[in-house]
This record gives sequence, C-alpha cells and structure tokens, in this order.
Amino acid sequence: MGAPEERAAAAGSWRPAGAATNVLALARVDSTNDLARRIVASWERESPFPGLAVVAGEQTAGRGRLGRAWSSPAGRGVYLSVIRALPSQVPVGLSLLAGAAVCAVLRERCGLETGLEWPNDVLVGGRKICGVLVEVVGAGGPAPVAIVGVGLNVTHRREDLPRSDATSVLLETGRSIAPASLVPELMAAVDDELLRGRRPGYAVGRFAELTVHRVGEPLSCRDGDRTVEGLFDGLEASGALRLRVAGKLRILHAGELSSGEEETPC
Ligand code: BT5
Repeated sequence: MGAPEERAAAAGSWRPAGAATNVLALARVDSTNDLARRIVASWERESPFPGLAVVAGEQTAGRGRLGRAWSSPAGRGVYLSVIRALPSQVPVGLSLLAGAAVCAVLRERCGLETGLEWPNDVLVGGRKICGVLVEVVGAGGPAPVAIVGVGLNVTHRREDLPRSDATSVLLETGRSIAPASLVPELMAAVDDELLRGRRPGYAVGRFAELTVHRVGEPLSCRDGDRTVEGLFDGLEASGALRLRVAGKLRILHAGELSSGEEETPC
C-alpha cells in the first residue's frame, strides 16, 4: 500500500463511531449479508428483531445479485448490512430506497452528484460507485426482516476496481475518507428512506428524481439469455421497469440495463 495517509485510512477503519443502533463491526467476514442472514435465522421470532447492522473492513465472499461477486478489498470500501424489521406489508422498491439513501450521503458528505440506475446501482458520471443487495427474510409472514446490503467504493484506486466502468469516492473527489466514517450517516439515511418508503408511491417518485436515464431513452435490458430493447418509460408502481417496445409497454422485473443507443430502437 502507498502513502501513509492511505495506510491510516485503511487501518482499523472498519470501526464506525457514533452509529445510532447496535453495530457488529468485524475486521473481515465472508459477506455481511450472509452473516446477517445467519443472525436473522437464529432469531426467536416471539420478540421484535432488535435494530442491528453488520459492517466489515473486508469481505472474502462479497455477493452481488444472482451469485455474482462483489469486490471487497480490505479497508477500501464500506461493506454494510443494515437489518431492519419491516411492516407485514413489505414496502415497494427497497433497493431503490437504499440507493437513494446512498445518493443522499454521497451528495452531503462528499459533494458528489450521483444517480440511480434500475434496479440497484448508484452511478457517478456513468460509473458504478455502489451496489445494493436487499434481501427480505420472512416475506409474506407476520414479521418480515430486510437485510439492506450496501457496497460502496471509497478509497479504491483504479487498480483496486474490477471493471473500467467502476469508480470510488477517492477517484471522483481526490479525497481519502475513512470508509467507516460514512457508516453512521449511511445507516441513518437508510432508516430515513425505509420510513418514508412506507408511503405508497414514495420509492418510485424518489427514483424518478434520481434516475440517470430520461424517459424515451433507448435502453436494453438483459435478463439471463433474454435481452429486451426499447425506450425507457419509468417504473411501475411495483418498482418494475417499463420499456416501450414497438409502441407496446413491456414490464420487466429483473435484469441489467445498458444504453441501447448503438441499437436500432424498437
Ligand atoms: C450489486 O450486485 O451491485 C450488489 C452489490 C452489493 C454488495 C454489498 S457489500 C455488503 C453486502 N454484503 C454482500 O455480500 N453484498 C452486499 P450486481 O448488480 O449483481 O453487480 C455485481 C457486478 O458488479 C459484478 O458482476 C461486477 O461486474 C461488478 N462489481 C463487482 N464489484 C464491484 C465494485 N466494488 N465496484 C463496482 N462494480 C463491481
């Protein structure tokens, strides 16, 4: 590792100070979402789930969606899972709410203009700075619990990132911020958004404010072997993606978006 201030930012930086609820801070873990799942699985459901977050300085098996890996080098990122009891009617768009929370913190703390790309990416200048992985345990039952996983690139240098279209707070601002110093604000922002997200229509409205795509923009959405190309038309009330394909509306529940500009729009 390079400069002394980089070493200082990395050393012990997994310990957040002043977080509002219980925080389990570990130097290293397989995946904060997996540990959160193990904790939730061992919970006696007679009592309400206590507010808890898991944060680690490094993940050895950080996860994205669909079994993809999340690169989680030691001391460089925020690897955080906020575990929260949900109302039995699970709010719509939890990933959008978590992404909006990250956008708010990056704007207020780092002065970064960020945007959301459906369904779960936070981008700066078209590059991915953060991914969120929200998992709900006990959906459909009386006491569902959300595990809100946030992977935020903070002091990553170019060589620490797995893709050329990824970025970090350091690369965007030139500032080396200790990742753990962002954790209390991230937790508070996640709680704010989860609370507001109980209002019908809130998450979809928030997404409309923060989306990096404009209505009518050509996009393609790949879900496994299937790719749908069309014009972006915002989101359904359920949080699903709307694409206009040959004048007809297609509703997509999952997938990866990419710009469809080089394709002939359908
Ligand atoms: C995500 O998945 O973007 C969700 C990532 C969530 C990570 C957090 S860290 C705390 C918590 N514990 C976990 O184990 N996970 C959560 P997805 O949309 O599937 O994106 C994964 C893809 O992003 C990969 O296939 C890579 O191409 C790319 N990628 C991997 N690591 C990255 C990074 N650090 N920065 C930017 N892109 C990355």
